[in-house]
Amino acid sequence: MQLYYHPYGCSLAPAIAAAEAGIDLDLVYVDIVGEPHRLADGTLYAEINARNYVPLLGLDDGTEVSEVGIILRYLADLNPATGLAPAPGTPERRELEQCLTFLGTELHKTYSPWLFHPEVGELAQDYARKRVAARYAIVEKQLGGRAWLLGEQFSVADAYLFVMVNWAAAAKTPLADFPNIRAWFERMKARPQVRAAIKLHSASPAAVAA
Ligand SMILES: N[C@@H](CCC(=O)N[C@@H](CS)C(=O)NCC(=O)O)C(=O)O
Repeated sequence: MQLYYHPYGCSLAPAIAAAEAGIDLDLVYVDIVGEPHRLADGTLYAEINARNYVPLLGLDDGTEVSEVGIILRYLADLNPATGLAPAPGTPERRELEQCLTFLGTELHKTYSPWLFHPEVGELAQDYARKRVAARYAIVEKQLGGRAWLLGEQFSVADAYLFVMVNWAAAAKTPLADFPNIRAWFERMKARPQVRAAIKLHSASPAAVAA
């Protein structure tokens, strides 16, 4: 399986999920900062993925899986024994689905693109930061007395949240008011598979090609 990625991108979430599920991925670097977006060999990314954003998961049968929340569930369901996603049809699965949609629509898409494009202006960025803080307040409560977002069981929702919390310093969205999130972030960084995924996902195009 191939994961189209960028080191600063939300593709880190599937990289973490795959590492936790014991699934090997071939990483394909996409320059999502340059226009038009290209692979390291110069191929136009839009020719591979009409959405023109990462992540994209290329399967061995030639089909593709897109959208972070869907890719995460796909990877988790490949190896259900890991517990990265509760079984379909259970209340726990419903909580995961709710959490993934919340993270995608309320948190991820408030950071990206708004907080990474200063050209949108201070007003828009200040507004986005206020919304991020309001959404973190919800996550803060959810993490109260819990090790992970769903409770005692680590899940792919934690992999997704990690992306945004990892962006917090660069995007200037303070975590000072959110001790549960800060403690959770430290727990995440201590997980060997999270560390391995971060290392793999931060590779430059040259390192990937080597
Ligand atoms: N809805 C998409 C959003 C993905 C997304 O926002 N990707 C960003 C990186 S975090 C990207 O590739 N941006 C480049 C662009 O939009 O041109 C998903 O869930 O996968």
